[in-house]
Amino acid sequence: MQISIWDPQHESMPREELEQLQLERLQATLNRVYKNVTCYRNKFNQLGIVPEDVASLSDLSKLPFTTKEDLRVNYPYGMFAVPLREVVRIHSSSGTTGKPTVVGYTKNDLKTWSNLVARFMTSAGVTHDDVVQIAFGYGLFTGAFGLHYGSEAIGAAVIPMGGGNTEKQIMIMQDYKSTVLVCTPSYAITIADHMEKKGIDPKSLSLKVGLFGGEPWSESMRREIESRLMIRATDNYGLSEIIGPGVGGECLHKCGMHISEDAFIAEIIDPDTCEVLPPGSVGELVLTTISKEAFPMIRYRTRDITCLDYAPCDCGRTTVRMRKTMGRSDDMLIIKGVNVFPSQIEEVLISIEGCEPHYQLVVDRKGALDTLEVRIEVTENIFFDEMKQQRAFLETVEKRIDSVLGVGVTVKLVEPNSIPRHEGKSDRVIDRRII
Ligand code: DLL
Repeated sequence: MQISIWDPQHESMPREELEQLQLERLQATLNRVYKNVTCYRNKFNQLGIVPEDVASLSDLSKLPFTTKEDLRVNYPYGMFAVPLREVVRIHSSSGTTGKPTVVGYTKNDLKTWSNLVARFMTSAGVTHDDVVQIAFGYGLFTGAFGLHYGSEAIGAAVIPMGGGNTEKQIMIMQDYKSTVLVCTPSYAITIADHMEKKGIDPKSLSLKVGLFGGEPWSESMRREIESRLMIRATDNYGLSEIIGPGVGGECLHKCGMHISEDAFIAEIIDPDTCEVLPPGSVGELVLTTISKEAFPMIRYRTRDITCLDYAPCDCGRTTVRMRKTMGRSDDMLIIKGVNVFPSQIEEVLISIEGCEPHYQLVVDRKGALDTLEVRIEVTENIFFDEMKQQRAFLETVEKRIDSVLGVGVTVKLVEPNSIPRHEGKSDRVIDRRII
């Protein structure tokens, strides 16, 4: 396995040196936000903290968290640490309700971002010989632009295809000989379905690697994508508030996503008590940016549940690896007292032939009892099956989900492509109990 590293100086830094660099960058960031961002100055003042109080990395835990609510209150530009004239790009989060989160980048931030994306692309095996087809929507969403600039930094040929139009995506893939596919994992399944329907053999394509991110996906979904598209499917993670894609990504060993720790400090906390948990614990990921100018974030609560592995990786990188996310602390549903993560349902669906990993959970309450309806997109032949066959299929799915969750569910089959998607991400949960 040939391994190359985009930025060996930072990605393979001895731990001690890395921590020294993190501390220096953290102190500079704290000074910047204390001086320039009223929200941070007020929060620090309330706790009686000044940036100089942070003398070691363990002092980070003294600092206040930043939440989505802070960004909402300071909408649109209140969290910016530079005047607008220094901002050269604006993006926003892919949320569908309320005001989106607005994030900004200076010229230097764009350079940093491109390099961070180039890192994880290189770690997944992408080189300047590749032809990268970007099937994320170009627009306010960070996915397309992030991967676009990262590919250019590597020197690969970029096809800025944009999202949707699956038929054309496949034609371009065939004609332009794309070797790398960039999209959400659920869109990769849609492409595989379409190819199957049209009788297109994945071997006839030039695709080698898939860079998938933007939403949670399971190991079984990876296996399905790898076998149906005949590619190596890799995971990469990021969020607009922190930078967009480029927070972390898998290397060829696919054993967790390397976080670029010279740019971000990662902590795991208990989402209920907010206490920092020891290495190896499962909890909510909290990220602090330490090299951004326009939009620094201090201890941002991502709501993503994962765990961190500090053991060295065989690829030579020394940076911490985050495990595939196990859901979001705000996505965890409590149904009849049982904790349910959407990812558990996805695992079941993917193991049943005819089910697509596009699903939606509708939680409601009848009297005092919670109910959970699982809407699943199924292939056309199942959707149009005889009533009797459909009933048998439904019962199988209900039983399988029940045995994994320990909660009775009602399954409803819906037509392919009928569950709303935003930026290629499926809308997973509707909780009517809180509406
Ligand atoms: O989704 C940035 C991104 C684009 C990452 C393309 C990777 C590739 P947002 O729209 O702000 O930004 O959504 C961020 O998406 O907090 C996670 O809950 C989820 N997410 C992103 N990547 C992954 C992943 C982009 N690889 C939110 N696995 C995050 C699991 C992911 N969840």
